[in-house]
Amino acid sequence: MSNKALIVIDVQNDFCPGGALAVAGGDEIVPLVNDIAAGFEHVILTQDWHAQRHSSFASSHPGRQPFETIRVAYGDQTLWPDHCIQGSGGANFHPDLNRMKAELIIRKGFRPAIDSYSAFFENDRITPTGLAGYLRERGIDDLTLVGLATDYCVAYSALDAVAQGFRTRVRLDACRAIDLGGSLAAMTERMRQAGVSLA
Ligand code: VGL
Ligand code: ZN
Repeated sequence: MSNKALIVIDVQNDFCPGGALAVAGGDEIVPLVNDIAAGFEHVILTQDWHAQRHSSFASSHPGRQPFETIRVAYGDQTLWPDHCIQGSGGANFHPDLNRMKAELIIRKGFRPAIDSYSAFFENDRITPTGLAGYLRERGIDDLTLVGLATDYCVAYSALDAVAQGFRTRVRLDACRAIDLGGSLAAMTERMRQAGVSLA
């Protein structure tokens, strides 16, 4: 059994052009992600999966606009347009993403009061998703990450992966960024310093 897994982060309609929180060129990565997945025995998908009126939505905070940052119990939280609402078309995977190979789909962000960028821990940094345990129990210690968005869910997942002891690589060519206030450069540097291989 292979000790390697591909983690495909949030390749969902709302993060693609035309979606509620569209990432420029988000849909362009899909053919490459499918090609990369063909080379892996283990493929895991994540799916941003928010309750309606989720606390990360600007619309849940009267007077606030998307992309502002507020202070919440667990720290700073960027406010987003309503996106990836449970059961909505925007929360579906991009139609061309090959999900047949996926052995696990991790849903995140479903607790109304906590956002979750990382595939491993929610934004309070203490609520686990269970992914680390799943990987360890299956003897997987080497991870490749692709998906959306480079500077949010991919970067937070990669930082948690190295902190959890996984050998971690991000295929930047199979990611696209939101790039809010220099977040792409900042998060790329944080990943590099943490020991994530950037390919
Ligand atoms: C994401 C912002 C809010 C992401 C998810 O997938 O990068 N970003 N929710
Ligand atoms: Zn989200």
